[in-house]
Amino acid sequence: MTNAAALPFDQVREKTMQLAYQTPVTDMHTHLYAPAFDELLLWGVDELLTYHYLISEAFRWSDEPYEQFWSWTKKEQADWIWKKLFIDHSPVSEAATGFLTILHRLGIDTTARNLDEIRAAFSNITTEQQVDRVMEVSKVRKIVMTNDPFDPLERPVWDTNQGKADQRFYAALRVDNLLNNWQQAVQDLQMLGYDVTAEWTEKTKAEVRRFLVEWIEKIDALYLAVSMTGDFAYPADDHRSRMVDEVMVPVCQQKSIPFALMIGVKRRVNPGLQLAGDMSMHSDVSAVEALCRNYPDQKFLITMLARENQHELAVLARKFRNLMVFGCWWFLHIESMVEEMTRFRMELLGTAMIPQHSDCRVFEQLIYKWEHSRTIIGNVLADKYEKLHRSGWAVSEADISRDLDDMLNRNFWNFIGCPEEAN
Ligand code: FIX
Ligand code: ZN
Repeated sequence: MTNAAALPFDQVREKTMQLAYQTPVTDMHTHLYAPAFDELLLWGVDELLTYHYLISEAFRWSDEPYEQFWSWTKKEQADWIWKKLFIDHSPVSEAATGFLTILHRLGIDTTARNLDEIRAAFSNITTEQQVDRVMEVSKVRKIVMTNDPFDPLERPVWDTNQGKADQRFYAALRVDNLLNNWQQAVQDLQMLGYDVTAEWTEKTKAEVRRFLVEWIEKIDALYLAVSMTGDFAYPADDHRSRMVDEVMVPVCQQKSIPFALMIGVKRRVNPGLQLAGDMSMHSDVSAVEALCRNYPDQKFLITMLARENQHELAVLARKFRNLMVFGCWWFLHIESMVEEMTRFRMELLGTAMIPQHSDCRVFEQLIYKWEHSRTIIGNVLADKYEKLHRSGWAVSEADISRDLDDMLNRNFWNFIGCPEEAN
């Protein structure tokens, strides 16, 4: 029997690329917010240019004291970064190129290299209009936020029930301080009325569990999320292991949600750079191995920051079906690394992975981060289809659509147990 829908070899790449650019995306980890969160939703030229990725790149060209930079207005900071990275030098880095991809896709002419003209092209647009436009251009259909009940700007939005108004946005409950800064977390929890003490008592554990359950329900959190330093060890005789075993995993199991761990950051190696001063750090994949083995019924969404950890992590995902690898995080979100990681993940795992998330902080970044990633994912997939074709297995358009939908959308929803949301 022949497959009537099979594409001829010479159409495979073109069709794959066409579908790679069109398939609606679920962006499963971002720092973006729905419009109801008001000033937390960052967008526009000055926010884009002061993205922390670009701040650290601009300082490579200057002896300017860090305090001086932080004392400027956002517009002054943006002017300075524009000059350093776009006027005095060619903007060839991923983040700098990304800014130009955004402008290009929004139809903004940059030939004059005039920042005020570019700013003018963003005037007279409302936040809501820009959100709609960017989601249309980037074809990102669903966005998962990063939500912190301790943030004084964010909490009132949830308290007044506006956080769920826009159905394109979903919540993820961030739990960093509970794991990584317990002293601060105790103060924060007490401030919200939870009866906790620094000492690890039964009462404290019960109260932290109560806090998590209440906030998961309040914001409809899809998963718990944390960024871990590269020295994360599990199991260990320490606060983190106790918190994971006695609070986080039991709560995730009670609420049937995954636990997302982003492992391998080293915070503030250069404090003067603030958010731009974080570094990447090699981690021990055996911590993830132990979690997956100890809790076979608990789902773990895992990304790691060091390039050196990626292959081992992908191999580990072959061993544990409760482990989903996701994204090319932060310093790995550059063309060469996305290409390398996507290729060996596909070779080790097929399409059973989530190849990318955006980690956007500024709304228009969805345009460049997804366009650049779609190009690579599409090309890697096309290479594999061409190879299949040479082995006598010709794919159809429906096969390609299904595979891309799996990787860019459906795998996430299936893994977290909400398959209906993928449609
Ligand atoms: O911890 C995280 O979620 C990181 O993604 C951020 O802290 C980091 O600053 C970032 O924006 C990376 O892309
Ligand atoms: Zn992030």
